[in-house]
Amino acid sequence: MTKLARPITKDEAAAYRTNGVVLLRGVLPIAAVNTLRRSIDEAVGKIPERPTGYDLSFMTRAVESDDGDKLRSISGGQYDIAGMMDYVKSSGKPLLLDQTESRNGSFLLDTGVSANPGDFRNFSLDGAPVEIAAALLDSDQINFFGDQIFVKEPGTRERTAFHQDATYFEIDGDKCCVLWIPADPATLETGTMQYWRGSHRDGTLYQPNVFIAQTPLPGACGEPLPDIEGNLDAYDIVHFDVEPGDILVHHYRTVHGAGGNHSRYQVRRAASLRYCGDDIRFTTRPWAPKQLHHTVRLHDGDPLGGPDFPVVWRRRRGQEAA
Ligand SMILES: O=C(O)CCC(=O)C(=O)O
Repeated sequence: MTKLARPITKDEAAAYRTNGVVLLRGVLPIAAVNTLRRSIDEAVGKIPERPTGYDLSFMTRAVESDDGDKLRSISGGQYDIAGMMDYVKSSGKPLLLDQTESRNGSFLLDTGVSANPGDFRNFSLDGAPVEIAAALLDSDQINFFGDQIFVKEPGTRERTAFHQDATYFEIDGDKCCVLWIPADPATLETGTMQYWRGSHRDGTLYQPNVFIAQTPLPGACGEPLPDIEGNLDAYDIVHFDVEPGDILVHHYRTVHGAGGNHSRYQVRRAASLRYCGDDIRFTTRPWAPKQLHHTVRLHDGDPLGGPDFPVVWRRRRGQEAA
């Protein structure tokens, strides 16, 4: 039985392939959105105790007040935050902070939430998102690749720097999509996603950055990403106002970013779920963020599989993609 509110159309699949991003309106039943919202809230409550959980606004405030102790206090997890912030400073690139009326909101994120049993895992491995990946990736099987949650509270100054997911992920190939699933309405005012349309097509791999500045991750390979924030009109940037029930899907090479949340009251909560099709192979990228929840190390060229990248869908005989 399908978990989608409606089927994915051939036009939507074609738009994903051509533009590298597609808005799927009203595909998620509202009950699923409500469960997702509760899961995100629960995950946010656990951020302080998680080595992968970050309040990026706490970091930027500590940088602004030059408070090394605060930065060192959050440096024991997935990243050496104090070292990374020194490195950002030495790069000469500014933190990407919007002018917002209030500056009290936080940009919160966590990674690998679905590694734990519960509603979020069930949704990621067995919910409507799996059917969407199957409809768009034209593969005989789909592997789950990973997840993050992203929350921008009202009055969040931190932008999400334009970046390309591909070089944060230890994989190669073409068939990887990222579902950005809002649990709240999102507009430019509250920090909806913005995409450089078609940027997936020529295969360029760009250096990943530190997410709140254009500074590339230390040791990262790839082309330097141009200054998109400073020249928005020079790129084909599209954004979508979304409602709960909508899902944005982008190709993992599509460059994307977001503004801060300028609203006084409206939080912007989203889950980002990643799925891979059958041409994807593991490839080592030493600069990629550590995936602390992974249990097995694959080798270059291995197909995905095992407990960290479970198979979540297999094509049945005669079943077509969208
Ligand atoms: O929600 C955000 O600000 C960032 C999301 C993102 O970069 C992603 O889902 O790949």
